[in-house]
Amino acid sequence: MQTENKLRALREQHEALITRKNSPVYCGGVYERYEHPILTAEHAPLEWRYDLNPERNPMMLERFGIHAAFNSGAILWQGRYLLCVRVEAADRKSFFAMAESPNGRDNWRFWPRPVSFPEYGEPATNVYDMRLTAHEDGWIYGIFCVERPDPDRAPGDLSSAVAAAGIVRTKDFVSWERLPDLNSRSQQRNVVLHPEFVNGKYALYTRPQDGFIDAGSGGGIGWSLVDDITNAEVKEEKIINVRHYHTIKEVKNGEGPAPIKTDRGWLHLAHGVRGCASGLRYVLYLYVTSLEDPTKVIAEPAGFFMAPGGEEYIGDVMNVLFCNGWICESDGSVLIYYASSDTRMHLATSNLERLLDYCFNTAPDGYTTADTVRRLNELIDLNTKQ
Ligand code: BGC
Ligand code: BMA
Repeated sequence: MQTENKLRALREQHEALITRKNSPVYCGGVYERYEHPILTAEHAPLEWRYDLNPERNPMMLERFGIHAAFNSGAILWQGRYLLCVRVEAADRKSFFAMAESPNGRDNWRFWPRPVSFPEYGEPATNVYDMRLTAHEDGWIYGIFCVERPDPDRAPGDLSSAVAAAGIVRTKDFVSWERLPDLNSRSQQRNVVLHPEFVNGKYALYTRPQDGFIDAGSGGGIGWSLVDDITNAEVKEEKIINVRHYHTIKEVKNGEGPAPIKTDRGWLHLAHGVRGCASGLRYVLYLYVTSLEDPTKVIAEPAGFFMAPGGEEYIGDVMNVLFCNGWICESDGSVLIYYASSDTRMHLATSNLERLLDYCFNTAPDGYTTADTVRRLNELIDLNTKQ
């Protein structure tokens, strides 16, 4: 009886969490943040965490720990709002799981089973951060980070790893075809497929790096044209969005989700990283590239678009906002699915009109305090010389 009461209470709490009302909150005009996270570890189905049989589990204890639900790819597919969530188990391994909402905003529910697809080469120790792209070739691609131990690590070094870009494709999010990992001279963690062919080729946003953590001489977000996606190789890499001293992306940056095509250019969301006494600080920024030449940045506001706030600062890896999924609806509404501190998923909403206005009417970084003060005075002048 007691076991059954526990089980009933668990089911009620779980359902209450999933169906909790969530509303947008004003945040200065460019976007709204939803009040509550949209997906957390506690959203994971009870079937993933408990043996629900009262005889086998009379105390109704958790049998499998789910630690976090974050960094999700996103897509609006045949009218369905889907996230491909990075779920992390208590053992620090992450895997992908699809979650669905009837309106892209609330009532997110995981599909009954996690995503599975074949390994490529040496089995991965960990996989994470999938970017979904509906490509004009008719497939939906997922590019994600595959992490394996560094074969050249020193004896006793249990941390050195190698990051590569894994590639899968699907037409239904249930069966996935695994393609060979991206062949690249450098390690790659943030690779994103551009949705259209460019000069008849597949185009990838890349992020060359010197080591597993260090972007080093890898100067920023790269661009590479690939002849054959079923055997993808980075032959040439052009850096299109550079890092810069004393900016929000001094240490690293990386493309977020695939860019959105607008009549004023390709709208991009990326993350920028700087180092500070408390570790790496991850924030989100926007930039726009030209429709005629997608390697040319035509707008990039100074500083961050979104940074952690309130409870977002706190989590498994503190002071991190990361986004690898967004959805543009047919009326131009943009749903930004971002994660905080490698722990939980949130939603911010905006629209193309506001995001483009922000991109084209916020001055770029001038790289010095004097220039920041000059820009501030320009705005004050506008307001005082009415
Ligand atoms: C973690 C990632 C992290 C990366 C670099 C990996 O082991 O799983 O979340 O981005 O290390 O710090
Ligand atoms: C990485 C990313 C994310 C993560 C972030 C902060 O480099 O790829 O997986 O959110 O670090 O830990």
